[in-house]
Amino acid sequence: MKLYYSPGACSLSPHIALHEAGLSADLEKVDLAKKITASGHDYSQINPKGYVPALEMDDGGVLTEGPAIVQYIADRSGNRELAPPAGSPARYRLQEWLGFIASEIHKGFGSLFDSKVPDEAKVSARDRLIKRLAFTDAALAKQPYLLGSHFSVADGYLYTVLRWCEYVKLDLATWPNLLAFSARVAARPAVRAAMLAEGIAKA
Ligand SMILES: N[C@@H](CCC(=O)N[C@@H](CS)C(=O)NCC(=O)O)C(=O)O
Repeated sequence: MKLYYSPGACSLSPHIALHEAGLSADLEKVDLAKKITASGHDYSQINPKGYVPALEMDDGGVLTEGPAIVQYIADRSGNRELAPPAGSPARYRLQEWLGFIASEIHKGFGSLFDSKVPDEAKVSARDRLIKRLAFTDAALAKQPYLLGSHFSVADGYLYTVLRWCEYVKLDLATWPNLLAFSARVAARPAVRAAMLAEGIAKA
C-alpha cells in the first residue's frame, strides 16, 4: 500500500489508521499547490480529484475519500475495534460519525481556510461549525471515544480535524470534552508515530 499525504492535512486520519492497525505502507508526500508528488509524478494522474488522501491498494487500484480509506485499512487489519464488522449496528454508527465529520466538520473548516469564500459566508460557516463541535463535545461527555470505550478510525479522523481549530482561532478549551479527547488521542503511540513521520510532532 502507498498513502499519498500532505503533512497535517486530512490524510493524517488514514495515516493514523495505518499505525493503529499495525499495517506498513509506503508514504508519498504531495505538493498540493503544484499537484506533484515527492518523487516527481503528476498527482492528478494518480488521483484526478487532485486532493489527498489517496491510497494505492495492494492490487494497484487507487482508493480515494478519507472515510472509505480508513474503513479499508481497518478491514484489512481485521482489528474490529478500529471498525466494527461490516453489517453490524456498530458499523453503521461508525459510518454515521465518519459522514458527520466529513461533511459537517471537515468541510466546515474547509470554508474557513478558503480565501475565496466571502467574509459573510465565513461567519455563517463558523457558526455552523461551532454547533457541530458543541454536538460532538456533548457526545464525548459520557465516553472517551466516539463509539464508546475503544478507539476507532472515526476518532483518528476527528482528532485530525480538531487540530485545525488553532488555525482558525477556535479555542478548543471552549469544549472541555473535545479538549480532553484531543489530549487522549494525541498521547496514543500510534498517533504520535504518524505525526512524527509527517514531521508535525516534536521527537
Ligand atoms: N472528500 C475528500 C476531501 C479531501 C480534502 O479536503 N483534502 C484536502 C486536504 S485536507 C486537499 O487535499 N485539498 C487540496 C485541494 O483540494 O486541492 C475526502 O474526504 O477525502
